[in-house]
Amino acid sequence: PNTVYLKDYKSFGYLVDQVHLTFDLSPNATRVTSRIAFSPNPETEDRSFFLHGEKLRLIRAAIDGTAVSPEITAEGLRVAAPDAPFVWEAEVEIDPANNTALEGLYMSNGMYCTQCEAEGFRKITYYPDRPDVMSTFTVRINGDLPVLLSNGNPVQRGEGWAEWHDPWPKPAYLFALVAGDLVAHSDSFTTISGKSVDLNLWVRPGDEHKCAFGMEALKKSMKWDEDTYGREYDLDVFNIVAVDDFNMGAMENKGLNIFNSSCVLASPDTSTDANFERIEAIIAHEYFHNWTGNRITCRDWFQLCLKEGLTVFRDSQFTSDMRSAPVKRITDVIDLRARQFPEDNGPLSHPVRPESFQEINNFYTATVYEKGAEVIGMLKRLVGDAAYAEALDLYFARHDGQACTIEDWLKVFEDVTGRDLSQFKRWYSQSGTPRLKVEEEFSEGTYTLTLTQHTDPTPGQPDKQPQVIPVAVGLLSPNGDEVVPTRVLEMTEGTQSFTFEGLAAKPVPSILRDFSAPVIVERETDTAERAFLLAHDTDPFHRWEAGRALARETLVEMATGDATPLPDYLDGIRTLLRDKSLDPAYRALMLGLPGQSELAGHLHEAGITPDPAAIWIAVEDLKQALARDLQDMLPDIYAEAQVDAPYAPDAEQSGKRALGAAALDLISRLDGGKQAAAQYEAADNMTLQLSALGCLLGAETGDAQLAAFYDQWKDDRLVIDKWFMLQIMKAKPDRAAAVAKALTEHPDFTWKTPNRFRAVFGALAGNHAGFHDSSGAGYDLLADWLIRLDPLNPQTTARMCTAFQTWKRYDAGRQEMIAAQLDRIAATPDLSRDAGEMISRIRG
Ligand code: DPP
Ligand code: ZN
Repeated sequence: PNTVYLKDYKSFGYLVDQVHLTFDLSPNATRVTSRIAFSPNPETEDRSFFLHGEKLRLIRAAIDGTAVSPEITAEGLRVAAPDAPFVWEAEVEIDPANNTALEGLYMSNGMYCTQCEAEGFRKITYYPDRPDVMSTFTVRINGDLPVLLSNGNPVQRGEGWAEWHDPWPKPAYLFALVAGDLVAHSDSFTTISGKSVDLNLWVRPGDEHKCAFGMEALKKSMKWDEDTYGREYDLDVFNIVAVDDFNMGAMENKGLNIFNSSCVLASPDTSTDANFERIEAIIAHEYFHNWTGNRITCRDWFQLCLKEGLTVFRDSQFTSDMRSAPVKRITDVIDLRARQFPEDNGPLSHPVRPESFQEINNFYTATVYEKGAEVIGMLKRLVGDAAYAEALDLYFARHDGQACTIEDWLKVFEDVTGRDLSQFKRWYSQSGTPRLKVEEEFSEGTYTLTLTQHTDPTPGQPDKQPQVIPVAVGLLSPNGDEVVPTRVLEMTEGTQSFTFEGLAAKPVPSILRDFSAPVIVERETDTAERAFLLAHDTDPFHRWEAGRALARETLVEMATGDATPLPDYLDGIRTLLRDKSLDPAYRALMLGLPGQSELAGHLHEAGITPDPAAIWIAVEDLKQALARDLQDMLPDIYAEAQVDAPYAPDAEQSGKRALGAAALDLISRLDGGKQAAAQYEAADNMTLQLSALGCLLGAETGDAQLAAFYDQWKDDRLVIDKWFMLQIMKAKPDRAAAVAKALTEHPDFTWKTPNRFRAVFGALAGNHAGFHDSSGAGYDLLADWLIRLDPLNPQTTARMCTAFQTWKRYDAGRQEMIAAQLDRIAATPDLSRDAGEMISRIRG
């Protein structure tokens, strides 16, 4: 397979001045007629004319009206073109109904829709399908369907046809078309300069009642981007479409965002608080792309983090503003550790800006997105809020309408601040998670922190250079008062010391407050100090972190010996839970435990081979101990967490419900599910219903409710996804693969729909002890289904291969079994480039 390198970037020989497309829709034989005005690109002499195109049947092609016969390969076509402006015309035929890969133009429940990022447009027609080729598009759709949508503004429409024009030059990956029997939930937004924008959320008939929340989220996002970044919307309409079959979460096509229905449709009956929060964030994310992604796009796909890291950073700022900033920060860090750290420290490790790939779809990763956002957070912390705002203004002013690079991005910060960011740029080029070793010294009122950074080798990068690390530090006196408020230490060397003077006594440091850098802090510390920070730290993130560290310490001891839970941990949690001045959401987070996969990672790093079964037992035992220890206060906490007001998915109510769910989980370990059964009966929203059902399944008493749940929701595909997922997540380790297997035989296992496939196999991979059960049944089942899905949907297959990425942590027996599965997948005839690349990188 071909490897593409960043260093080989060359601009295209032609500019595209205008694109005109006509679609004659038909499920198996859609005709796409293109008329494209090209002119020579003054930036290059190279006039070779290659257009990308895959799985297209070319019917005719012409240059300036004269028929041509291009040379056609599996990747595209080549033909001699004039060294002067010309018009290219082509007619191709495609088969959307059989497009199961869900890239290009495809069908979902009778509706036509598109997904063109990254390289899907080449499955629609011949085109220079690269993000630095930008053009205005005019699109005519002929089709016997009530709703016909494309990018930009509507021009004209009649019975069976519609025409759209997008005045903003865009790359082909932002093209979109939707046609179907859809209904709109409509509203409008008046922009800061007084322009009225029509807003529509298009859904299948029957889903109308699930639109209101998404629409409100959109309006909030539009307002926030004006208030916070000075960004105004730039078309007369903004359309969002919900589609059931979708490989990703959502897509920011210009003026026509397309969403996986799970990321936009919401109602209190069918969606959990977590679903609502996620939907709000994704709507914001896609909307924010209008400026960071669409108006300013990427020069090439290596620069993906230019738009994704920045847009994730922006959507997390939005969520912090709409909800609770500390809670958002903590949940982002939990997520980063669960998804990005294993990637950064395993065989799939790659820089935030990768330097090569075989299949770009494999690089829509937690590293590009979430670490990419962390890098922007660090930059903002280093230059300060005012300079960040100024740099962003300059970025928008300087680069509007352009396809840019990370160099362009950093340059605006250099120009605004006068700083040299060449060392900072290593965050974009070096992969791996830096480790920060901390040593301390105290004498005569002076406290010295010595920090040493080190990053382990990662694939292709044996040696690492020191990075710029902003380390936010505060100091507490032994009586618990803060003696030095948060200060950002800017680390640039391999080893560096920082001093604090005039201290009366040796302080207790609170290091990496607010998780100021995506690093791992390594510090010799003890239980007592963690307990002290858990009780006294003023930084909400770091206070949580202290509790997390205690939980991890006790779980590691329990999983590797016959230790009992640390009294310091139990006491600390008890005190915190009782503190009603703390946000219920925050207390709920405090009750959470590190994930089992995360614990396995910790053991592995400590040189201990993790035993998934032992980790599972340790977690169960600790929960049991917590339940017993907190027994007297759990009823109170549960009562405090009840919401009297009508359901609202806001931060306050969801915080309470999260605390209630955490309490119910513990209560169910004592009462065998009695309280959970009562909650299940009384529940009038999905959050309460699902958390109760989870507890019942955990207590192995939920069969009746599980069946009732299915009957109640069998017509709601998004709820049925939850039904599939929950059973596998809650299955005991030795049963997980069997439960998953049985569910693959259920008539509702519509495995070609990525959401359903992920509901089953995402849950299986997420049941750490179940997936890694020593029988190997979990590995076997997943491999079977990856092999089966790959010919139909390579993208989703490749994504699910990541379940195997941590395989080298485990014992020889498990490694051998996983290696055999990886080899079996690799040996599959005609394995896709997507899955092939992933498996070979994971196998190493
Ligand atoms: N560009 C899309 C997004 O991140 C890809 N899913 O929003
Ligand atoms: Zn994005």
